[in-house]
Amino acid sequence: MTTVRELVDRLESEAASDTDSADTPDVGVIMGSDSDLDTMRGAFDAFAELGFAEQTEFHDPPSARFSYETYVVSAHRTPSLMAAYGETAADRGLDVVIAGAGGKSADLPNVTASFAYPVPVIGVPVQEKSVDSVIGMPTGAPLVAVDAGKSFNAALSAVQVLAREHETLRERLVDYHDDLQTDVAGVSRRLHDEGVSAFGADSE
Ligand code: AIR
Repeated sequence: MTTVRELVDRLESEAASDTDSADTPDVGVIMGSDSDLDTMRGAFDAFAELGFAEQTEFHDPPSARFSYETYVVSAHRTPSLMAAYGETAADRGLDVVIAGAGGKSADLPNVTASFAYPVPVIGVPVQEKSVDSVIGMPTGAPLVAVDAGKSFNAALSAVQVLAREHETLRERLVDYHDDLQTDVAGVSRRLHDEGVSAFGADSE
């Protein structure tokens, strides 16, 4: 059995360990419940696309230079864990946090942003009905957010933040966008040249 206290202690001891930031996760991904995992999977797909690895051991980084970690942290069920996660984010070497939550009281992203400040937090409303509670921040308490379910874009935004410091990530983002354009160009030409009926038959 793992207690919340043990997880809080773990985060605090990692924060106190003064680990080289090259060896810590670059992005922390938290979600209100493991029932959010399917929606948050887009973020992990984007990280895979951009060469990030998951870091499951704080003191044993993966060989890939860039990494993310994941935890379930609930604003309402585990408020002390949320506070600890936000408060230790900078000292644990996280450069950006992605926080996803669902329901009408999706407060994890916005309250984590207040605890983690000035580490930026990117909010992912897991459902449409979560959008207002995620983005509704008062002046002076910033949060950036993507549209409901757009966790893939949340990861791209996180990498954009990191790319300000890491040229190699800037290049990966540009390559990703070039591939995206090539894909759309290919579809566009096929739709035009084959015509609507043949194109539709192809993609069935
Ligand atoms: N949630 C969990 N703790 C606080 C909130 N707002 C959210 C989760 C999930 C939804 O409540 O982010 O989207 C339902 O969670 P569960 O665990 O009941 O499936």
